[in-house]
Amino acid sequence: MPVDNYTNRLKIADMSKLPPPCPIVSRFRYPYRSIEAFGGVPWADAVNYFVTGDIDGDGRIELVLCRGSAEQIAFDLDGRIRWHYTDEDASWKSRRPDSSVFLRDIDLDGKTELVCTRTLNGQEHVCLVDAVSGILKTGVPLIPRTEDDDNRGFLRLILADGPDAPGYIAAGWDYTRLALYDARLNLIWKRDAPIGHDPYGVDIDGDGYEEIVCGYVAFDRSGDMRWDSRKYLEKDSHADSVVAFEEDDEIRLFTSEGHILGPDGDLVDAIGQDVLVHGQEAGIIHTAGERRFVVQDRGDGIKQTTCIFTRDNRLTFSALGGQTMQTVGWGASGEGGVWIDTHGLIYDGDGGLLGKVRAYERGCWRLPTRGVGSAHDLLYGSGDELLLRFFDEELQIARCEIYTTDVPEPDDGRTPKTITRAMIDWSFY
Ligand SMILES: [Ca+2]
Ligand SMILES: [Ca+2]
Ligand SMILES: [Ca+2]
Repeated sequence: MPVDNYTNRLKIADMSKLPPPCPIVSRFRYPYRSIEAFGGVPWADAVNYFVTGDIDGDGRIELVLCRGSAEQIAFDLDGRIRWHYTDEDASWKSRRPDSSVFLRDIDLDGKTELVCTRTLNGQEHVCLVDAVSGILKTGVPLIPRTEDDDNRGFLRLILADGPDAPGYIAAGWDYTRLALYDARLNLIWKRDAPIGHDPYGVDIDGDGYEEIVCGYVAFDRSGDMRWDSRKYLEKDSHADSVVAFEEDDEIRLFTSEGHILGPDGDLVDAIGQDVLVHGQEAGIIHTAGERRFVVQDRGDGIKQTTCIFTRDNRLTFSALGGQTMQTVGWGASGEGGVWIDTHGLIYDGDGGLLGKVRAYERGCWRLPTRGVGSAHDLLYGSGDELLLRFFDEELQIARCEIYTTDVPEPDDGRTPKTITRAMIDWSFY
């Protein structure tokens, strides 16, 4: 393994000793570490949060895998590790794989930061990490979820001064609290707020500055609540996911509960109300020349169901199963599809089969419980790439595979097509 420097818990690769880059890698591996504390939550072992970005400014995308504050690894697309940070003492909640992080030159100094959490002096901190080296630049204690609880924050970039100004960091905790930090990690405000899971930055009024939407509430940069639209929800419910789109020259927010809200939080429409139980993820695709609305729903009895609706509330497709669904761009047309992890299949908005991930044909039946994936535009192509990560029980390692959708479209748009995959296999251990 190409590692020269070892400083505490950070290993940094010597770039001069790495092999030359390859066109694209499809598969790489990282060491599997069992987390005893998770007990009966098998997905937590192998599911990790990936973010993508050009960490060194050379025009190629890199990947950073994070398992909360416990482990952070920067890969390039050839599967080479640039640096690897681990914290064996992190508490099990600090390892939550869905603790979100992001890559961005947040302070506009020309260098990309990984904005993440790490434990410093025994306390969880919001951290700016130099994305090239993995070295901590600065950190401040994370405002806890409650005064006597631990942390498992979601960190989101908020462009509250516009896209060309330094960004802000919104930190949210499940249902309870929201805080905003500036690019120097000064705490701007914190609010005990009836939020959903994840803060989301979107310019709801079109003035060029992003507001913060959490489920059914919206905040200004100043911390004032713009609106609270929880009255449209069932009692004690919340939205796990919100996605924005434009309609009639206005921003609309589509929630995982099937509501469409206007820029003032007003209820514009509701779809899927006779189908959805409690949505986990919301997405939007374009197919057949129109917009389609996708919800992965918890379903009755926690049977995940992925549903696709037209704008006028016609259910065009539903499928059982899956822990994640991703909306992906497909081929040169820019029209989208929906990929559902359990099946490894990509459908268009009418349920037509657009593609199939070949790994599933090799008997990766364990994916429903031991793996998920995500979609990223890694190659700056017309389509997104699918990044799968799952646990290989034979090899006892977690494995990542990348598939590109950036291929010519099937002739008739319906023919199942195996997704092109590069042939390079890289192993570190
Ligand atoms: Ca790069
Ligand atoms: Ca920077
Ligand atoms: Ca705005």
